[in-house]
Amino acid sequence: MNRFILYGIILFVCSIGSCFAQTKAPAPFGPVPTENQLRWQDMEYYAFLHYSLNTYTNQSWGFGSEDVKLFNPEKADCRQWARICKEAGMKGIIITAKHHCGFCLWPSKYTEYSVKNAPWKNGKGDMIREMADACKEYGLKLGVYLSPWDRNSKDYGKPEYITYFRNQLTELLTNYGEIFEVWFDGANGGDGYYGGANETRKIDRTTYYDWKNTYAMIRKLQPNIVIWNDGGDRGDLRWVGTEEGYVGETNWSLLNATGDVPYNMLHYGVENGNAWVPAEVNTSIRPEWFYHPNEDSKVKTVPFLMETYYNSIGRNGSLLLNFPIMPNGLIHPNDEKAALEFAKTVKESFATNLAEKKKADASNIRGNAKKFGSAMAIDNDKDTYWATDDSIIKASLTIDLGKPTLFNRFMAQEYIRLGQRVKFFKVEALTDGNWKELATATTIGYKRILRFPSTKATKVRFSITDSKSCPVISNIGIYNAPVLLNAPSIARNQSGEVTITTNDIGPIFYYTLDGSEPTTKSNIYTIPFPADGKVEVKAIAYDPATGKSSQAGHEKFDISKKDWVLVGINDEKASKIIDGNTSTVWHQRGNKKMPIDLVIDFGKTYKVNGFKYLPDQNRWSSGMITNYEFYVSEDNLEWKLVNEGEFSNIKNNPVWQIRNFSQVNARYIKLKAIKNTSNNDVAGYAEVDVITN
Ligand code: FUL
Repeated sequence: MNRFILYGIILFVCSIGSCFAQTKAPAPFGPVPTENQLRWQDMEYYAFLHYSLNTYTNQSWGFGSEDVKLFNPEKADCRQWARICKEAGMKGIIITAKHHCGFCLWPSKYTEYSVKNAPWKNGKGDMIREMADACKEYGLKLGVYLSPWDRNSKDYGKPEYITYFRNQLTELLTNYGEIFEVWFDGANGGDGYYGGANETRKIDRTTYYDWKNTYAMIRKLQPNIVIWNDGGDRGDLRWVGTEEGYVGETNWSLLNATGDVPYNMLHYGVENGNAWVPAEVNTSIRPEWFYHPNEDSKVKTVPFLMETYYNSIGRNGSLLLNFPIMPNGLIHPNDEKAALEFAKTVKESFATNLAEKKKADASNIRGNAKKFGSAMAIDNDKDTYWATDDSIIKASLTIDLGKPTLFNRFMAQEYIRLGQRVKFFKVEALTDGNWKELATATTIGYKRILRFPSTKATKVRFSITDSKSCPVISNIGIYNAPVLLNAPSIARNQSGEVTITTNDIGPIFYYTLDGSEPTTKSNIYTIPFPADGKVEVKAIAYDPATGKSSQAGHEKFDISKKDWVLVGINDEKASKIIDGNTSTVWHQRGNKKMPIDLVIDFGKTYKVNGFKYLPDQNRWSSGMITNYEFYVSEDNLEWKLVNEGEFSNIKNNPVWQIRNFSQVNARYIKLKAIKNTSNNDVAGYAEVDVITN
């Protein structure tokens, strides 16, 4: 036989062979998720519920000495909580079974500091039982937050506390059915009641809990669970380094299995990490985690919540959105309304996948096998995927929309069972015969959603420009989401001039000054206007092109600051503290020690019953005050201490700190900074204000 024919036959057989050989699925690349992590990731969106004794003391953290007699919700209704979460599109609920104060929402055998000694249901109640039953009724998964830090326990900080901690963990993981996630908060150690010792206790949260054996116990009791742990041992999930509702645009579901995890690793993951530790974005529907009456008007708007959605679920994370439970035991109507409108907007935004089952051409298909073809990325089946040959790490897929189509969102998902691969990609649109770049981005992971101005195009090209291994894309979506107008921001400067602004381009603002809801018949905003003294401003943004309005922005301004003077400070930049601009900040330094005093002279005497402190919004700034004393005076000589304590959790959640006290006469106020988050001698202030109503 002619040797060339022989070569041809050999080549043909090899090509067939290689074809069949290539049609094997790609091998997993790098760390991959466990089945538990995959089940958790598929949930995408679930609720946090914060409820404890400090619900009744208007604190962020309880000290551990709060009286259990405070716990007597007359309308506690776990079914209301579960109904709202279900209707909001959430897949589960994680409840603070025990927060830092140590009060247990279940009748734990191991402490008296629980519902069994509370007036609620005459001590016969079990809130975790009721939560578990309600979750079952509404088809929601149940998770538990068990604070490793216990400011009530006399044994916290001693070896015997670990037995107590594990006993409570066993109660929660044994008696209430399947638990999908256990949450070990990273705030751990500090001052507390500790059985009456009233002292400061510190522990090493990486070693004190013997996490290796604690995890083994957890997984034995709950084989399907995922463990969230901030600062302890590596859990199954990681914090994202902020509570403000976003993870990094680049977000690898990978960490190093050992060693420190600084902010940038929490926030962006580690591209070549050797452990699969995906990101959970936790944030509250209000500024704070627990219920505070003054936040009823501060519930996050739908546009803000949509930003959170894109910055969490849209960036390869999950979204754990918190509802604070009110003292009466219910979720506030404002929170319910916001959550349901948020769910409706998400549903509208992704109702129609314009790419589904359209014609799609790929630059490379693994083994030219249909089962790895481009159609597998738009078949709405997350278990099929488009894959390229092993040698191909750059590839593109062009979707033919059939006719000029309007869209403003692009979504992609990797088949993460085989690992996370894509490092860079871009999205282009074919309009009027030309390819126009719409967006570029880095990681994809479980899910990435890109936003861009509404575009009309006949084709969309998704190009992976770099990846760690051959790309494996399970799903692509193209959507035309409704354009949302952000609620306007309302600010007032020291001279009493109000400005109304927004990040959107072009809307018209309408506002009211009497607390009524603004309409297009209200005052139209053209330039900053004077509105000094106590006034309530509400404003909407209106888009004449669509006839749509935003939700109302809302600010209640207190007494005029026009005559306020910062006493004893000769730095003119200090006026940033009272300029009404939350993004300006001024720092005061002690001479190598605390406390540091800030004294303000109102110029005349007012009846004051509270104060507000907004820390430097830069999370890395030193000078965020944690412990403080607050004084008033009528003559700057004789001072009266009217409030003191801690701005708990201020580092992770640097929102307005609001404290109320009995009404007193004051011409002067003094905020004494006792301690800050950096344990140095700096006090930083974005704004300081008083409450007189
Ligand atoms: C933080 C806590 O200190 C807050 O109170 C809240 O529970 C938040 C979810 O975690 O570390």
